[in-house]
Amino acid sequence: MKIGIVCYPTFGGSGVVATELGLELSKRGHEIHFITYKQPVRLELLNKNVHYHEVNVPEYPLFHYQPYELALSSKLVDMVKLHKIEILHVHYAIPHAYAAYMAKKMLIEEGIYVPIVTTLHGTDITLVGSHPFYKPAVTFSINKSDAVTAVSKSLKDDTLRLFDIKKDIHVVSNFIDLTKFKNDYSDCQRAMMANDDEKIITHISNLRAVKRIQDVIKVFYNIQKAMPAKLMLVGEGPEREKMDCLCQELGISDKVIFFGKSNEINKILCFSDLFLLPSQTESFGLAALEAMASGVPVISSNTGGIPEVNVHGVSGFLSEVGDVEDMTKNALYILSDDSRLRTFKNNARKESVKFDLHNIVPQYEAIYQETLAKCMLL
Ligand code: GMT
Repeated sequence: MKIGIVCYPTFGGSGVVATELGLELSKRGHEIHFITYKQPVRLELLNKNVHYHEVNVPEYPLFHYQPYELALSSKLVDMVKLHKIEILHVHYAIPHAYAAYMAKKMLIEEGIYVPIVTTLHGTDITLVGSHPFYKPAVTFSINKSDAVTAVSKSLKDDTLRLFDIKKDIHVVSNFIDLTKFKNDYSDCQRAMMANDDEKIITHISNLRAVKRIQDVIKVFYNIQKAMPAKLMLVGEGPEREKMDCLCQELGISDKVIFFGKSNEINKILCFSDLFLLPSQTESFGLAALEAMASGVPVISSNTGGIPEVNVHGVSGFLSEVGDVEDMTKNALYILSDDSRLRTFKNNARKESVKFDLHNIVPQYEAIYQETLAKCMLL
């Protein structure tokens, strides 16, 4: 199949999923065209089956807001025609599903029918999409997609609750390439980060308020009072400065390492003992899955799709959002006994296996095939 993938190219779960999906589909013989405003961060290799087409938005001083959707839909039209793309898979409803719908309509005028598969990732639904200023357009573009997927059962339920959706929503989970998280600690540079007796606690995100980084720091503060420990904070985002201040206030700045954005997440996870994800809301929690695949148990909130990934008492523990005391208790339970920690690490890795890309990517392929077959009948 010739598949056009539209995504956000930045360090965010939806962009990562879209990129890894495209790369795996290309290995399975499909021709993939990434169409976005910047080369996606995890798209390192372009090959004969992987193409990247940049969307440029010419700056025009008269415009207060530059019209990205317009440029994207025009680019989609051109690329579909030029490369004979058969299906468009858009990640994130805003504004991708909307722009794809416009492209589809323009192409119909020229006798070309290109179906659209829309994948909902979370914040496009729960945080931004349901805002009254966006809701009608988001509802419309979901309903006008030829197929819709959501990354968890919880996100599907949220979407049906928040919007008037007439379409079936397929649940297709986030996935992981387990070979990239080999659980092989031989090249792990742990000694560069912490002493042998220190436990390593990690959090990875785009440091937005929704991630509740203050809870990460408070849980870590409690852990390091009970045992030697270091905190690795990976990612950049709006909460970064505030969190720096909180660490100073609590007198733990020397125990917290801010990594910034990193492409070497698997290397950082390989020396981690525990992963913290206390989010306010989280449609799936790809970061938790990546941690588990590296054999790192997860202490998380029990919100959204996280319970579909992190199994309470097996791969880690779930607590109510904001319950720092419970998260601390659970973290200390895992960390305070080496053999228990080993068991949780093994369990985390085992639980991640069901999200192996070989189990999930064929589900997208089946949706493409089914969607194309339906369109033939139109
Ligand atoms: O929250 C993030 O880290 C970024 C965000 C995004 O929009 O890219 O991630 C969302 O999509 C990921 C991939 O499907 C999910 O694993 C994340 O849980 C989801 N984030 C939220 O729901 C807050």
